[in-house]
Amino acid sequence: MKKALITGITGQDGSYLAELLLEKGYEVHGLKRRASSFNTQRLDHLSDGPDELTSRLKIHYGDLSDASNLIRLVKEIEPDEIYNLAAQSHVAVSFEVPEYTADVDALGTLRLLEAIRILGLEHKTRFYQAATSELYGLVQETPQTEQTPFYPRSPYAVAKLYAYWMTVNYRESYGIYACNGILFNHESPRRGGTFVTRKITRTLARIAHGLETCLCLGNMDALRDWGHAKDYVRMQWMMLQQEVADDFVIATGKQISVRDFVVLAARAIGVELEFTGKGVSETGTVVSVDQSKAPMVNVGDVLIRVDPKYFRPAEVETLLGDPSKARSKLNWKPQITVDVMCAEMVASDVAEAKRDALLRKHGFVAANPVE
Ligand code: NDP
Ligand code: GDR
Repeated sequence: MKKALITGITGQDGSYLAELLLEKGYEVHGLKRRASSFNTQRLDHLSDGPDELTSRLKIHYGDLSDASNLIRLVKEIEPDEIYNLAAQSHVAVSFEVPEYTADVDALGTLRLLEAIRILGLEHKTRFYQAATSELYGLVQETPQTEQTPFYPRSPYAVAKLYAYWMTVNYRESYGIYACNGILFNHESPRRGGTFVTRKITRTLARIAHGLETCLCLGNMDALRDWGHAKDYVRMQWMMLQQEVADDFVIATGKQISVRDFVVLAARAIGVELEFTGKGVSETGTVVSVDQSKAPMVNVGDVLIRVDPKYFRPAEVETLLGDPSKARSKLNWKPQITVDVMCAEMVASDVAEAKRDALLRKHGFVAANPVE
């Protein structure tokens, strides 16, 4: 039975990857950091599965900032595969906590690679690094491929650049089977609530059911290549099953703006919007509404505003990936389009909003708003 260690197992990708590897018969070990509140919500459904499956999932306390803990765990588990998904993954937050972001996202990766080397597992343990399209930052060519030069634009991206090159360096220096997946943005109903897509689907669902009144966003012109996390974790696994380790761009090859995503999500909720104004004075006003789907929305309501507090010190304006190498070498193609993904996210957030609205109606406090 193959053994995998997933750092970041409590996150969006970690939870989908754990499901995939359990289905494939792996023994799955996950790294979870200690928190003062529960942080395993994305995994809890797995403990309700058949005993044969749940007994193969083992969670360990640990942290990417703690080298001795990582070495001990890698020694105990001797994994065939390590998926390094843990990170301070929020680009805007990285401007607030640049040193912490570097410690976890850059040095954390080095600590894991060193654990493999120190323990003499160079020819046993395969390593996947969660690299990112943020490496391209101020883009030098469009679409971006594995050959496009990097120009990171945030402390997050600079830390991930270090991790990218360390992964390449340990492959070339010590013969470790180590790969970078250069993943473009990918989302799902399990996406963290402060990333823009989930903030949009969740807030619009809450507006439709009277729990909030307005969605405030930052740069609505930003263009992204959005895929579905389920498609992307499949590719993470595929990358570690090749004969020779290599780096791959994972993307859909299509891009839309944040504003376009708002339009898609609003439509799925039963609302048509019209955008007027520019920059900070841009607003999105309701021009038609299906009140069977959005009972608390009226024509003329202003649902979208821009709040400069969401602008970043340096922005990545446009990202568009070229996944040709993944298609030709690994036969990988994304199966879920952005429209289908958006509809899935909306459906999940509408169900949650309906439940919260019911709780509020009966005098219970509803869940926290998204920042
Ligand atoms: P999430 O933010 O959903 O998950 C991040 C995970 O890292 C969580 O499990 C979190 O734990 C854990 N973590 C954070 N800090 C530490 C630490 N110091 N030690 C141990 N664990 C830690 O991210 P995603 O699942 O979306 O992304 C997975 C990886 O892929 C990340 O590295 C991200 O940077 C990268 N990536 C993501 C893309 C995307 O669009 N989703 C695109 C390209 C790259 P906790 O639950 O306790 O917070
Ligand atoms: P990103 O994702 O920075 O691309 O990083 P995010 O969803 O945070 O932002 C995408 C774009 O939307 C703009 N934006 C807003 N963003 C947020 N979070 N909140 C807002 O209110 C808002 N308004 C507009 C942003 O400025 C940006 O241009 C994600 C993360 O998952 C990283 O870990 C990963 O490496 C990259 O994707 C690829």
